[in-house]
Amino acid sequence: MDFTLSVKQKQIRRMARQFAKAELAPIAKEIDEEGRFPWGAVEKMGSLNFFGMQAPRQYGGAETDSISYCLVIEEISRVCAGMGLAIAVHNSVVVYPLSQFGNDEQKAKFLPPLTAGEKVGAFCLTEPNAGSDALSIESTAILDGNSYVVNANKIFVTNGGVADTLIIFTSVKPGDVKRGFSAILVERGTPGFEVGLLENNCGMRANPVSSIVLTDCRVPKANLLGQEGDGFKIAMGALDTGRIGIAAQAVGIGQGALDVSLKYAKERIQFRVPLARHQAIQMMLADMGTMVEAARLLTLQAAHIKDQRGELSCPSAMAKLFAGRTASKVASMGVQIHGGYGYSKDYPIERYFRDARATEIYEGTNEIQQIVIARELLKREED
Ligand code: COS
Repeated sequence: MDFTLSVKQKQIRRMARQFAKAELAPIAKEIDEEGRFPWGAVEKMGSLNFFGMQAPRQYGGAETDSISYCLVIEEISRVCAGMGLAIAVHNSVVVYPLSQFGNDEQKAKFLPPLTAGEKVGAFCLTEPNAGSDALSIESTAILDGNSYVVNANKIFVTNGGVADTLIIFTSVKPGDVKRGFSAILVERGTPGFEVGLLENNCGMRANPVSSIVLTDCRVPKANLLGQEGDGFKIAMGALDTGRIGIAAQAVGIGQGALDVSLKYAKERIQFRVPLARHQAIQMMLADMGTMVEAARLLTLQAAHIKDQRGELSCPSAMAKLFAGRTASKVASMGVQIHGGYGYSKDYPIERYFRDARATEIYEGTNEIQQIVIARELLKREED
């Protein structure tokens, strides 16, 4: 086993680290407080190709490997998780399924502005009555001539408030949702398309997570991704990849929480010495560092398996489950190290604490990851 990063992977990580330090660190607190999507920084991320990291070169992508992809998501999330989320979702569950399942016309039309970061992507699966139980969606797409008439109420849509190209999961057979489950590309501005309320989330506040409402929205038949009935497999395949991105994001949040806790422990004097001299604090820091490193290894292993085209569901679920729990635990320990100041909005650990929690919920809750993992383990036992 070789755990060494290649020269290119290290270069990409350095570039992402420098970008995050220079462009995101100065605004991370402010955009969280204001709930603002930072278009200036987004534009710069576009010019660094962060919006098309794994997409084919032919469509403006960088065709990086999945390890490099994770390193970038980690470095961005280490400083600003809301932006880590924006690019993880855009790359993993929009650009990736479009690259995999789109036909040549769809790829030529939709990919170049997405990979350039000129347009932002969103993945719309969740509905009020279909969260973990994704097959319970109620939205419909009825074929009428050369268009689908789509009616949908999608909620918790990451990037929803700013997205231009959205993959909407809906059913073309309202009486048989499973067989009719389909993925349709919808463009912002199509008559009947409406951005609903922004979610008032506790974390990731720089990301405009919103509902998306489609009312008798006429979408060209040519926007169907794959075939009618392929939608569930497209969604699940996208989430298998997406969960690696969320795991990388959680590693970044955990690392960021550790960074600020180390700094604080060296600065804060109690009992006449810096906190870092107290063994109780050292033990917490040691556990935090070990957990983050273990989460990173699981995440990079899942990324490696993806590049080897191995079976991805179980490794990506394990990485997301472990990394999400790690981010929450490490951020919580960081709050503890900061004491009363950790509970204050004046210190960044409070933001890490709020942001971390989401990684245990979106793109499949911990319990969904456990279902995916247990199914695989039990299958192996039967073999
Ligand atoms: N890749 C490709 N196909 C998959 C798949 C995957 N990872 N997982 C399941 N499928 C296929 C199955 O093979 C099955 O196909 P057939 O009907 O042809 O056999 C079909 O999809 C249905 O699968 P299954 O019976 O396992 O469906 P369940 O309803 O039991 O759901 C879970 C499975 C729970 C894993 C799924 O609903 C899930 O991941 N839910 C969470 C959704 C989620 O993450 N929501 C967050 C949205 S993004 S913020």
